[in-house]
Amino acid sequence: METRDPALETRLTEHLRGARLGQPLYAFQRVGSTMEIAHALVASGAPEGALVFAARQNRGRGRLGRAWNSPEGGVYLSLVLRPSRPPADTPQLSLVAGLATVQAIQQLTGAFPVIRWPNDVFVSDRKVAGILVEARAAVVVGIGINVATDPGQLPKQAGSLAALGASADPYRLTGAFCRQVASWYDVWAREGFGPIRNALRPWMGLFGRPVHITAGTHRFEGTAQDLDGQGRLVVRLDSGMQRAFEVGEVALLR
Ligand code: BT5
Repeated sequence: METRDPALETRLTEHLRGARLGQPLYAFQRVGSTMEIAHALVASGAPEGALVFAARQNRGRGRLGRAWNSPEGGVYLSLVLRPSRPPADTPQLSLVAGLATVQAIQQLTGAFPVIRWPNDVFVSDRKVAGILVEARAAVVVGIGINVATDPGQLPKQAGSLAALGASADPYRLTGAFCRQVASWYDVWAREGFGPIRNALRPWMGLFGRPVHITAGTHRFEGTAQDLDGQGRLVVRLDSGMQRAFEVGEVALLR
């Protein structure tokens, strides 16, 4: 396994004080993927709250086999969770983490990011963060945030907070994220998705907008309406029918 960076761990620990999630902390300058490290830590008994932080990744990954560009300037995190709710509810954690991400960004930068269901965070029409939930022996939630990344190293639709006039300290942002995610995760564990859905509404960038969705080999077009009580996206299809899409089954094209 890659070598941990004690100086980086000390700096980050200052900003993680008081956060119930974010410990134990494993911080690295460079890894393949923080997801792989987190799953390996789970296999050796890592508790809920264990956090992997990397300053760069060589093989950062997104959903559905896609790659996540992970040059210097970004924050790359994986958080170990052992939820008590049924496995069918696990995809909702993508929205729990999304809520924590937008609130942490807003708190530190003043910018108002929007969530593009199910797992993208946009500022000024640029994707600045993405979330990945993987359930194996435990659940690992991965978050990548382009904090001060050179936009030249990012895909076309992407942007970084600094380049969009929303600079933040990456360590403080990590701390703010961990505090937010800890409090929303507790709410979710106790009360389910209802309160998360209400808290998410002002941050949802899609409602009333046209969407193209692929689910397996099917393709749908319509207008995004709302989130339902399970975190599914409710869409009024152009055919007039209404349909709710699961986080796991779809790719949202626009
Ligand atoms: C995501 O996937 O948005 C989830 C990304 C999760 C990354 C974190 S970093 C820490 C942890 N360790 C990992 O290895 N992964 C997680 P998806 O919705 O599939 O979006 C991927 C798509 O976003 C790519 O196909 C590109 O089009 C675009 N993309 C790639 N890198 C990007 C970046 N740095 N910023 C914005 N967009 C990017």
